[in-house]
Amino acid sequence: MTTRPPVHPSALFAVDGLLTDEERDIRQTVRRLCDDELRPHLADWFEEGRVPARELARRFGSLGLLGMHLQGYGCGGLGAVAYGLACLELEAADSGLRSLVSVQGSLAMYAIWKYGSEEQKREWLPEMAAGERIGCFGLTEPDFGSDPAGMRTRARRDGADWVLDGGKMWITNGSVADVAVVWARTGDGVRGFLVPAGTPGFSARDVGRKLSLRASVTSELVLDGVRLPADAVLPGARGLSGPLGCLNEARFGIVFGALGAALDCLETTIAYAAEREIFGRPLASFQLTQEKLADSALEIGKGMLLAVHLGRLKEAGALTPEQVSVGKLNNVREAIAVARTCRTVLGANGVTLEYPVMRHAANLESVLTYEGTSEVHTLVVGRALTGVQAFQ
Ligand code: TGC
Ligand code: FAD
Repeated sequence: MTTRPPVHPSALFAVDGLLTDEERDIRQTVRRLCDDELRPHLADWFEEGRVPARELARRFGSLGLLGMHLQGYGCGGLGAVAYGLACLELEAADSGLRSLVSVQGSLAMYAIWKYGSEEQKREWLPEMAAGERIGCFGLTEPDFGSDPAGMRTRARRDGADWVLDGGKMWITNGSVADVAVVWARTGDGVRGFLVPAGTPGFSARDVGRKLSLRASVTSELVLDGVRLPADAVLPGARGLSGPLGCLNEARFGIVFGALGAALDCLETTIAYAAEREIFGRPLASFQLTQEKLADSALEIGKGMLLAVHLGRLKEAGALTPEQVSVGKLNNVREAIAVARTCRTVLGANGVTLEYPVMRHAANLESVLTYEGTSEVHTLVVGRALTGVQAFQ
């Protein structure tokens, strides 16, 4: 049996060569943050089902990770690939951390940045970029997740004011948010509203007993006669294309992020298989184990090439929603397959929080579902290929 120094899975595809020095530096900075400050706590946060969201937001803000791909208003103004790599490193730690950053930067801040008035942008974006204020994004309702067009939350005019009634479900950062971006049906189609925390009639309570994304706040929002001034509406968004336009941004981050979770699983598993002796030999020396490792490395590598390609398209202003669906569908599907395969290599140890693999696998169940389920993205790709929509 000959032995050679092992090659890191990322080196097989030489993806680093496709990145700029600045992108590699950003990735390294986020990786160091995760290793030094976050990884030591993740198993506890997951087990206890809590996360210090406000402290994390401030820390992420201090590194420029919140709204890092947006221009102006205190945001980073960096490229799509740099943003994707930050998502990858955060999700290599835990999907909940990437979710916090995705929802803040790509959903709540992006909605204000893209559709807000100048006053709304100045009021909210600089402090959200700094992590001093947290935002959430309320689209999903208890009965309308994949089909937000059916939403029941309504906003009606009362004089110059707006009055909102309804409820949102499964809202990341809901109970810790200073502002909720709430999408509601009006006489003029779906509109977006900025609802500051503490507005009478508005409340948030956390969803308990989650088995996934436990290191993330997930809440229900209640809107009971919430009265807002005329300038609470986002002037630039009319119709469902408003919220769906925000989803493209967050879905793009997940294209990279999911690969981070998968890579952390694979790195953990390669190290474990090298140490673990079975039938008097290292587990890594068995062909069946090597097949699992090789197949996992192939999917992560192909996913990375796809992610960087989509990132370059985004930077060139040429990325379409269908291409985002291709990336989200493929990379999350493969990431969860990698996590489950890696879990088998760890045997019984794999079902504990001593290793991150099953935590990632459990988290990826949510990632498979949120930001458009795999079925929704399959149907988006199917519609692109055939010209026929099969949603209903
Ligand atoms: P459809 O008739 O296709 O379109 C309605 C209008 O929206 C436009 N549009 C888009 N615009 C921008 N980006 C997209 N991706 C768009 N997709 C559609 C479309 O052009 C049209 O505009 P207009 O001006 O002609 O009216 O809409 P549909 O009702 O048939 O639905 C299509 C479908 C099923 C794909 C859509 O409803 C969908 O994507 N459903 C999934 C919902 C979803 O992903 N929810 C996510 C909630 S947020 C979340 O999960 C956060 S998780 C936390 C984290 O990220 O970490
Ligand atoms: P449903 O829409 O009820 O779907 C159930 C099943 O039916 C799925 O398998 C689905 O793919 C399938 N299905 C749906 N339509 C079709 C079809 N036409 N053909 C075949 N199958 C179909 N939402 C927000 O707005 N903001 C947030 O911050 C947010 N954070 C979240 C955090 C977590 C941890 C989770 C789990 C969810 C979060 N969501 C958030 C909600 C998420 O976006 C929805 O759960 C998701 O869109 C799916 O909706 P649903 O759960 O109602 O499932």
